[in-house]
Amino acid sequence: MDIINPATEALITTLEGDTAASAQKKYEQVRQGQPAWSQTPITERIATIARFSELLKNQADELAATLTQEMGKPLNQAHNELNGARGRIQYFVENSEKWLAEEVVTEEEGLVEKIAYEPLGVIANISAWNYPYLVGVNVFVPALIAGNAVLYKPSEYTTLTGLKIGELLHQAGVPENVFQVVVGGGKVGQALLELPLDGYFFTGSNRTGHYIYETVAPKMVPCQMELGGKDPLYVPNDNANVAKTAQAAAEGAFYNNGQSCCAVERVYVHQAIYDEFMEAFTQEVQQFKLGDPEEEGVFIGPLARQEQIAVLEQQVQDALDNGARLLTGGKKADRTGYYFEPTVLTNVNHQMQVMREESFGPIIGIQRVADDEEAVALMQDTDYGLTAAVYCDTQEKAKEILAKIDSGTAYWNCCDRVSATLPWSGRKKSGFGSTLSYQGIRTFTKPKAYHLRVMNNN
Ligand code: TXE
Repeated sequence: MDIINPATEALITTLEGDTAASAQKKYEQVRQGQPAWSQTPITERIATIARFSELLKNQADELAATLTQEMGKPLNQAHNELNGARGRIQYFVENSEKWLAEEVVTEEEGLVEKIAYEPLGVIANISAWNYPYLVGVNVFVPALIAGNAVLYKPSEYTTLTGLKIGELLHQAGVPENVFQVVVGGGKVGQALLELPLDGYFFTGSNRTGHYIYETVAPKMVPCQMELGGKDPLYVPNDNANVAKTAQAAAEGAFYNNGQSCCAVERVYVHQAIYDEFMEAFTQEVQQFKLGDPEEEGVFIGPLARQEQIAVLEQQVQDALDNGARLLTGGKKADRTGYYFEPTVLTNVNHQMQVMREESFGPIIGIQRVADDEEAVALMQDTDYGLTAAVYCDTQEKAKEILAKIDSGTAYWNCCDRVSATLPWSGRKKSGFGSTLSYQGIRTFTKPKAYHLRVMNNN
């Protein structure tokens, strides 16, 4: 496998990927190690994960540099991601014992009823490249703490980061026969679908997620999908901070080059404040610095995948062909690397791809709406259901609007954020199942219901 730096298009290194045969070997290894791991006291498993988090901190500079070199996110955003991952790990370290402890639900004369949370066994974690630490930690940390063994397949676009994660988990004390990194792309991922695993946890595109779900269905094992999004943000005519809102919306749309499943992908603004918003938003976007992601102050690095440039060019062209107006950007940047200029389109509508299909890049369409009803109808007009945001002064108005939106996450005066204490879940084409929060701890277990009755000897 060639590992390419998307900012320079230079070869970083070449390494051997796994094959179906080597994946099978790794499977046998972790199948063999899982029982003993599930027998270790949970406090030990948690302590191991805490040591892993310490190692992430001690090696943050090297890990951030590797992440930036292989997928192009600005260095400070790579550091932010590592810090975010440590915050999430801390949540699991502090809360897993409580949510995985046996639960006595009935204790009567001669009868006890209780629930035990047992690990699933050996699970596959097939992961994505946009936040490899964050989306990985969502799965393999609670899975390991619950006593599972994990076959972890990082995206082929962040292989080096995936290997580092494996190395540090082993250094922290996770046995080699409990966690194994499976290196490669779709073909190797496909090999995992053929193995007799006890669960599949996927983060990636709807297309691949759909394929995986139908392929593993005959196994009748737990399967969770964290897929894409087309997340809307609405600004009603109840907002005394339009400029601040525009800044927050621009950050939500362009952070990580828009390569975030919960990035703001559509913006609707009430007609009364539309011009003021557009002015502030475009100004904000035009001051984003595009450049070398290792350089201080750069906000827009290269896209991780060269193929995405054509997708974005197509969305811009389709929008312009249908009457949209280009306010800034609109094309591949004229420099080495997979760079696309931060792009703002207005006069857009739902006949355009840019308002319907995931962009996963530095491009946004902003649509003027007459009133809240029109905004709700447009926000709901989507195949996705990941997040939705409303920026306004009165919480009641926000909650009234958000209650009508079919999404797993709702934001009032914030966006593009994931919290360890809340379930992270998608609906419709955004997938199903929850990670994070107490739900995301029990996701990697199966309940055993104990009915314990004293045999009365009279
Ligand atoms: O996805 P792919 P990408 C989504 C985001 C975007 C996509 C980008 O919306 O659409 O992910 O990630 C492996 N059998 N999210 O392009 O191609 C592949 O090797 C088994 C949403 O990487 O779907 C990689 O490891 N595995 C998310 C993984 O699947 C296969 C956050 C994903 O690859 C396979 C991040 C196959 N046949 C990205 N083909 C969220 N909601 O949190 C590919 N893979």
